[in-house]
Amino acid sequence: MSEQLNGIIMHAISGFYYVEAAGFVYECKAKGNFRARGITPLTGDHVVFEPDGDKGFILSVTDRKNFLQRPPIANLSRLFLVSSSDRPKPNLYVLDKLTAFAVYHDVEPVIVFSKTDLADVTDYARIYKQAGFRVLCCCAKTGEGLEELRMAFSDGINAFSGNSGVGKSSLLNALLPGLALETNEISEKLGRGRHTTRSVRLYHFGDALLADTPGFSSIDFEENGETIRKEALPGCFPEFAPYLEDCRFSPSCRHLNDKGCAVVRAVQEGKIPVERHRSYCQMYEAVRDFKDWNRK
Ligand SMILES: Nc1nc2c(ncn2[C@@H]2O[C@H](COP(=O)(O)OP(=O)(O)OP(=O)(O)O)[C@@H](O)[C@H]2O)c(=O)[nH]1
Ligand SMILES: [Mg+2]
Ligand SMILES: [Zn+2]
Repeated sequence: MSEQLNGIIMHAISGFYYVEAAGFVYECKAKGNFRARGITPLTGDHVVFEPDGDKGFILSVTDRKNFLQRPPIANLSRLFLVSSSDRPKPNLYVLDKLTAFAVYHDVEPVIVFSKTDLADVTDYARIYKQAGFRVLCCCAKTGEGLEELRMAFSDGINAFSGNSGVGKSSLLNALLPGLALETNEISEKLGRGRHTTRSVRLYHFGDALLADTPGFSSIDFEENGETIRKEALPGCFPEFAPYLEDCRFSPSCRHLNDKGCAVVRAVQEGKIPVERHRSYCQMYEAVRDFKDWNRK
C-alpha cells in the first residue's frame, strides 16, 4: 500500500489543494469521486492524502467541526467580520446577517471596524458591544488597535470576512509584515471594492491560523445567500436569549412587533439595540415564506 499522510488544506484554488503536513506543502488534487459524494474539499479541511514527491492526491476529508459557504472554509473557530468606517460605509444589515450565520454555524463572531482614520466608529461599536460581541476598532494605516487584534487570534482557524474593499488583506499585511498580499484601491466611481483577493488562504500566526478571504458585494450576498430557518433565527441573535422565555406566546412568538413580546419590550427599554432588532425583522421577513423543501 502506498504511503498516506494527514494534513490540512492551507489554500484551495481552481481544483488544486495546497496541503501542509509536518511543515511541507504538497500540491494536491482530489482523488476519486468527491463530487458524487457531495463533498468539495475546502481550505481548513483536515485530509488524508497520498504524497508523490511534492505533489499528491487527497483521498478523504476528515469530519468537519463546521463549514461556511461564504467564505468557503472548514473547521473555523472565529470569524472576524470586517466593516470599514468609510469607503465603503458599514452596512449593518449585511453585518448582522454575517454575525447570525457565524452563530448558526457555531463560530465565534468578532466585529472589526477598520479604516478608523477615515471616520468615527464609536456609534457602530456601541451597538455591537451592547449586543455582547467582542468589538475591535483598527486601522492598517495608523496601526491603531492592531495589538488588540493580534491578541484576539487564538488556537484554531481564524478568518477575515466582509465586503470587498473593507481592508481585510491590508490588516493581514499590517499583522504579518513580509506577507505583501495584493490590495487595491476601491473604485472611486462605484464606491466599492474590486474583489482583489480571489481565494481563501491560511497563514500561520503564532499558534493560530489566519485566513484571508475574497470580499463580496452586497448584491451577490443578497442573491446567493444561504438561509437560516425562521425557527432558528432568534437563537442567532445571542442578546435576545435572556428574553425568549418571557414572551407571552413563547415558544411560538416571532419577536417581531407582537404585543406581550419580551424581546420587543427589551428593545423599547433600550436593552437590545434597535438596529439589531431591525435586522432581525428584515431577515425574518426574507425567510418567513420559505419552506424546508426550498432549501438547497
Ligand atoms: N484610509 C485607509 N485606507 C485603507 C486602510 N486599510 C485599507 N485601506 C485601503 O482600502 C483599499 C482596499 O483594501 P484591501 O485590503 O484590498 O481590501 P480587501 O477587504 O482585502 O478587499 P477584497 O480583497 O477585494 O475583498 C486599499 O486601497 C487600501 O489601501 C486604512 O486603515 N485606512
Ligand atoms: Mg483582499
Ligand atoms: Zn417574543
